[in-house]
Amino acid sequence: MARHLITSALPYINGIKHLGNMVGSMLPADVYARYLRQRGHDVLYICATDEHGTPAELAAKERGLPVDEFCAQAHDAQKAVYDGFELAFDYFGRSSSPENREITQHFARRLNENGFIEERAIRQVYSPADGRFLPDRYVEGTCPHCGYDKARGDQCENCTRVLDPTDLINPRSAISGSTDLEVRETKHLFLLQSKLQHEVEEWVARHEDEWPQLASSIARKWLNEGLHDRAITRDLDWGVPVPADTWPELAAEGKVFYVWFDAPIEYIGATKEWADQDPQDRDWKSWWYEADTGENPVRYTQFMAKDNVPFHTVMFPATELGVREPWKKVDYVKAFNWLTYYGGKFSTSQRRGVFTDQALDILPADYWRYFLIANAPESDDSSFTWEHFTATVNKDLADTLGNFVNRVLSFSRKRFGDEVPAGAAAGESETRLGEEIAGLLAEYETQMDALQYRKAAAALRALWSAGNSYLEEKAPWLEIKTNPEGAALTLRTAMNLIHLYSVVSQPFIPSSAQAMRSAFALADDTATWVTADGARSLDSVPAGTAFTVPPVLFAKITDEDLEAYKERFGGAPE
Ligand code: B3M
Ligand code: ZN
Repeated sequence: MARHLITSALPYINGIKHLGNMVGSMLPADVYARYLRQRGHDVLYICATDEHGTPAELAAKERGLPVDEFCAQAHDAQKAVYDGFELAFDYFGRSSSPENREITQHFARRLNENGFIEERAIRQVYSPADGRFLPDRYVEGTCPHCGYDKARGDQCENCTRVLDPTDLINPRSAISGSTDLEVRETKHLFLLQSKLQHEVEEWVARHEDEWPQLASSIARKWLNEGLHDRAITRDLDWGVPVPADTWPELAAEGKVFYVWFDAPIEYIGATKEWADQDPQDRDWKSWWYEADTGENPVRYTQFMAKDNVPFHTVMFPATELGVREPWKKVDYVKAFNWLTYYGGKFSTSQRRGVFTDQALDILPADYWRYFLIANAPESDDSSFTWEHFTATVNKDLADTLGNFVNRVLSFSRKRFGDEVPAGAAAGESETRLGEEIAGLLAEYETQMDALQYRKAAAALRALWSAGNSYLEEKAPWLEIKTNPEGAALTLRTAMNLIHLYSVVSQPFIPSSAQAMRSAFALADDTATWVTADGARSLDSVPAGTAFTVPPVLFAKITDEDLEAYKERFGGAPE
């Protein structure tokens, strides 16, 4: 049994996320966490809402709410959607928690003691039209590297380079559009990342061979450009305050830490939130502090979309290294490309594409979970279209899996009553089937262990298809006329496949898997993983086990549904 720490990028608080956000972070993390738990590992899956920063302030203002109230409501609203998607977090926290404040301030003090923080007077963009200093991401303009004309002052979305607002060509306020910007002087804390460049490089070099190319290439690119010292404080009312014991003057001015400074620390903060709820039984520190030493070291896997990679592979490790305490650093970075909507961008601000709450209004979570993971944007961007979604759901879920389950159980009940029939002893076909299933299961495990979601989905699909082929081969509806014992064997074997599917499909489609498993009145209703021998012998559901026929697992999406979805959400862009 190994210890697995899993985190997915913290969804920003300012709105319900779209399917692209879901498939690039939380959903694959949940699938992996579920898989590892079923295999008997000690898993801690932590996520949280990322609540600080200007967008939260602005969203609160728009709703006429104090920012803390807005965040509390928005957190609950997001959490409800994630519950609907059956994301089985061990804890879903909030970066505005006292725990995160405490640890963030601790990190800052330690960095300061170690000579990695410096107070500097800087000249910052001030917008008289807006009456405020503009945080980096509220200055927009043309990227000096690639020419993209909607680059933000913190990062260019197009070429992923990290920017300073003053790098931008033709800068303007993203709030008002005003180009009447002036630069005023104010004091801020700087994280001296340049001093840590060497150490981060060494650390990346030790890990990058194992990382997927998407993650290592982005980390390399950023390191090659050189780590720059970064301002880690902001003039905002909402955030982790600069600790007054260390920086009385800045604290008095009301400076808070930059959201990207405290957000990754919230991975730790949320773990402490989790432990603080039940301090007797939950030990947060062993997951994070000296987690690499001892007998059973923690393996830490992070999930995120590619725009978050620089912060996780370079900036947060630099922070952790500079603290000079044994905080756990990431072992494996699973990064994703973009999910597009008909080849165009999903956009939260323009509400283009399908949002997670809308998705659940239309169809149950399992339909989305399966489609998204089977088409995860791993090696390239992938495109969501209603046509593709419909075809996938109808073929894989309704025809291949759902129909198999229903056909087998209904037919057996009709001919043999509501207990699993005994029938003949397993023969050659069953031996061949067992070998095939064991082989496909091994392939599925290999891909899941390697976090290759599309390939894992293909292996899962192949497992489902093998059942259909077996059923076609044996044709129990014909067999029953001449050889009822043989037909009973076929159905018993098929029911054992259903049980196996209910276990191995659980990471992808947890409720349907549960419904499949609950069809059988077994003493052990848990989804403990199948062994290779179990896959070969297909005998976990013995003859005589009572069963029921569950309602249709997956309804087909009709042509009318398809048209209605396209109408409601828009189809291919003009
Ligand atoms: N909240 C993702 C984003 O808003 C950001 C991730 C933080 S992970 C520490 O783009
Ligand atoms: Zn650019």
